[in-house]
Amino acid sequence: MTCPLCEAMCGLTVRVSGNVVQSVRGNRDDVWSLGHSCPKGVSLGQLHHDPDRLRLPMVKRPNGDHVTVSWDDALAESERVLRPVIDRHGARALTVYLGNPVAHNIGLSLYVGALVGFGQAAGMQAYYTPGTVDQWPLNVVSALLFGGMWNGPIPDLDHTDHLLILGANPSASQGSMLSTPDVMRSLRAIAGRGKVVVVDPRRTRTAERASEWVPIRPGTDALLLFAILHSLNENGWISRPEHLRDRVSGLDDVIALAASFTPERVAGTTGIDAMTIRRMARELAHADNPVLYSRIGACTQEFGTLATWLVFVINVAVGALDRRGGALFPRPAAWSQMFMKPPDQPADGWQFGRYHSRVRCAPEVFGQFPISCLAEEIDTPGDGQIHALITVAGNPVISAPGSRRLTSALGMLDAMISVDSWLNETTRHADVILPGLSPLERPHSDDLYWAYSTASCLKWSDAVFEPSPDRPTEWELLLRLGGSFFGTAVSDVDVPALDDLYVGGLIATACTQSNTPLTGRDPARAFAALADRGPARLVDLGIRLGPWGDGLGERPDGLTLQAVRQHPNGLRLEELAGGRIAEIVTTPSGKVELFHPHLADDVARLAARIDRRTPEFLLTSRRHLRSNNSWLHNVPALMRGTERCTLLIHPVDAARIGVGTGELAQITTSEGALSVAAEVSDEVMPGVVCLPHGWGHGVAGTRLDTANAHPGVNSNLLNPPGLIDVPSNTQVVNGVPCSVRAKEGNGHGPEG
Ligand SMILES: Nc1nc2c(c(=O)[nH]1)N[C@H]1C(S)=C(S)[C@@H](COP(=O)(O)OP(=O)(O)OC[C@H]3O[C@@H](n4cnc5c(=O)[nH]c(N)nc54)[C@H](O)[C@@H]3O)O[C@H]1N2
Ligand SMILES: Nc1nc2c(c(=O)[nH]1)N[C@H]1C(S)=C(S)[C@@H](COP(=O)(O)OP(=O)(O)OC[C@H]3O[C@@H](n4cnc5c(=O)[nH]c(N)nc54)[C@H](O)[C@@H]3O)O[C@H]1N2
Ligand code: SF4
Ligand SMILES: [Mo]
Repeated sequence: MTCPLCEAMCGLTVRVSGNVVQSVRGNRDDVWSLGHSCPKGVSLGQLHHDPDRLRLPMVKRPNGDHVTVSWDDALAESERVLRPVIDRHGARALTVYLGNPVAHNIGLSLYVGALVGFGQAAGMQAYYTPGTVDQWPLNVVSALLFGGMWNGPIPDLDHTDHLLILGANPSASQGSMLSTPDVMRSLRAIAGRGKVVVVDPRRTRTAERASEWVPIRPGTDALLLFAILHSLNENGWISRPEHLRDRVSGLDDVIALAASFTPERVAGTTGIDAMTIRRMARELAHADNPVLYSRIGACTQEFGTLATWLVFVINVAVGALDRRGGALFPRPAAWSQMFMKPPDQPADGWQFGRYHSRVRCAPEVFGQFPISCLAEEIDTPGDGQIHALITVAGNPVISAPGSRRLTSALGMLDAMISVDSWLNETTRHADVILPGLSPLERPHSDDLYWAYSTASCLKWSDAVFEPSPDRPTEWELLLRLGGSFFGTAVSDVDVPALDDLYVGGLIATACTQSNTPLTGRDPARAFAALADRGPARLVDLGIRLGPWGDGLGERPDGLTLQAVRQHPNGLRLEELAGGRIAEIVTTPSGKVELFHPHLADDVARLAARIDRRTPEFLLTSRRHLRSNNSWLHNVPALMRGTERCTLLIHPVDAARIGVGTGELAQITTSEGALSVAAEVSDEVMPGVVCLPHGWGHGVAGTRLDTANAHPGVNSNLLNPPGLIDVPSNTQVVNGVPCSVRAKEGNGHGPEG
């Protein structure tokens, strides 16, 4: 099977005896991952057997306790709580929160579109995802520069000899918006033949294994990148290769914007001296195959959109875009509905801010407001107030900034339904919890991540265990909930009919929209070419519409899902290669449009940062190889070893405030204060402290025995809801101003 936990998509071999998992190991025969795995993947057996994982739905009793009920009762209770809200206020009073595991679960990833689409058709406005505390800057930049929000180049790890990484720690994350098996092996190889430079406020394991660590003051990457661009230009090092001629516009306009950002001017703010910045530019200019890659540390910060943008600009300026060893556009072997433009966007170009949130007046970006708006939209009375929430595989109480307000807001809802497999910090507020199947009880195939992967592969995994026949699948639950928005009772929704309606609608959209493999084709004939139902039908559609597919009968030798299933170790079809700009880019001009007012207009805000004093401390986030955001802390094998939820602080800072390792530090932001054990280490730069996100367990009313024994603190009690990277609506969780003091006395946990 393919591991569904992260973007590395490792093949695993699961040995079972009866209903029991004996072992899980990396599958050496997997054409993609060749045996690579990590501690999370090999713990899938424990996840599957976790006694706290819900096998039956739960409903909340008036006293607040959750009790297990039958599926019939759970669907009836869903109807009982949802219907009055829709009857009284319409679907406008309803919203949806889609969490990260949606993207790693084929039933959810292919059917959340039905939940959201039916919701919007019924009158729901914005919906919420962790996108705005994650990769939204990348989506904005990709849409504007390349034409599609999920179009973007990745570093050619196999051929680059100079990789500059900003704000990513693949040693923990295993790569993000960059899928490759065993990313650390690739980085070692690059360091061996050339250089890997890591720009990060923290000397992560990635930085430790790189050729050079460049500590940067959080939130200032855009200044560094402008100064690098400035330096490249000043020295006549801008590369204007033949292969990008007539394919890129706006480079000189961006270079002009860089004019005032000299290395000397940004040095104090970034914490990187001018000589180092000039050397970084020189090394990029003189490497044979340079490339830049940035990720979440360069997104969820004050200038995340500008930083992400400038990474692509410099990839063009050094001639790396679309060239072997540089930044290459992957060719996903299966087409995805995610590649279609949202139907409410104009045919040419992209529009943001088409409507605004009710309470804060935040502009929408791709139909979403910042995740932290959810709380105020629930707890602020008035026309358009949210009274009903459906969460799908999400734990926003832990993952969204402004968590305290969200926690109390969830208690004010008239209806909350969670499609989720644990009773946790978020779902404990739900009236009904509808659990999904375990990763070993459902088929798996990845929909999105092949668009960011270093090879074109197709993989499909059948379920390891047959689920008990009375268990509904998650995609069926989503259709039921979505169908109920139009008046049918949740339990009466005709799931097969709605599935046909949904798939038919998707196909019709793909036939009418430009730049899809179905553009101009007959929707009825396309629909009739498909068999099966549920996710398998949509995966079949994607494969058949992909570059190697049978085109729904047009190329009889081409692939179908049925053909792919003959290859349990996957099919490896093509390696990453250059020369794809012409087929990828769908901007109005057909060129990579490097300059855009939406981005350029934000440069003044960046320039003002130079004149602003840096606060005493800046708070950053981190991940750990053995965690997955908030939800793997209940797997005993992943919780061994020392406690991980500590506040990293530099020895000089620690001595100044008088706190030692293991002693409590009190950290305060504009949002609140927490006490947490300090871990004194020079792995963070002075003036920076670092807390992992995903903790804050031990809450009454949850059922997470192992996690609750290692509660940690919720860093999003500290991250202020109003701190936003403006052009993309992204929440700032890196570079948050704070103060830190030694804490008198004992007692972990939130205060005041
Ligand atoms: N401070 C700070 N905050 C952050 C971040 C940060 O770096 N710093 N990172 C942000 C990022 S990048 C992300 S993606 C978000 C994550 O934000 P969320 O997606 O809200 O949080 P997760 O912890 O991934 O929660 C996953 C939920 O899915 C449930 N679940 C797991 N498997 C399944 C399944 O198969 N089916 C169903 N139905 N449910 C399942 C779990 O029980 C859990 O409730 O956090 C964000 N928040
Ligand atoms: N094991 C594990 N794997 C995961 C996850 C997990 O929780 N655990 N989560 C998954 C998810 S949802 C995502 S989105 C990806 C994220 O994958 P990555 O983007 O690789 O995320 P992180 O490991 O958080 O690394 C971000 C780095 O940015 C640094 N940073 C913070 N602020 C700044 C800044 O201002 N500038 C610069 N240059 N760097 C900064 C941090 O110190 C950190 O080292 O990982 C995925 N994979
Ligand atoms: S790196 Fe680990 S969690 Fe990610 S896919 Fe591979 S085994 Fe799963
Ligand atoms: Mo994420």
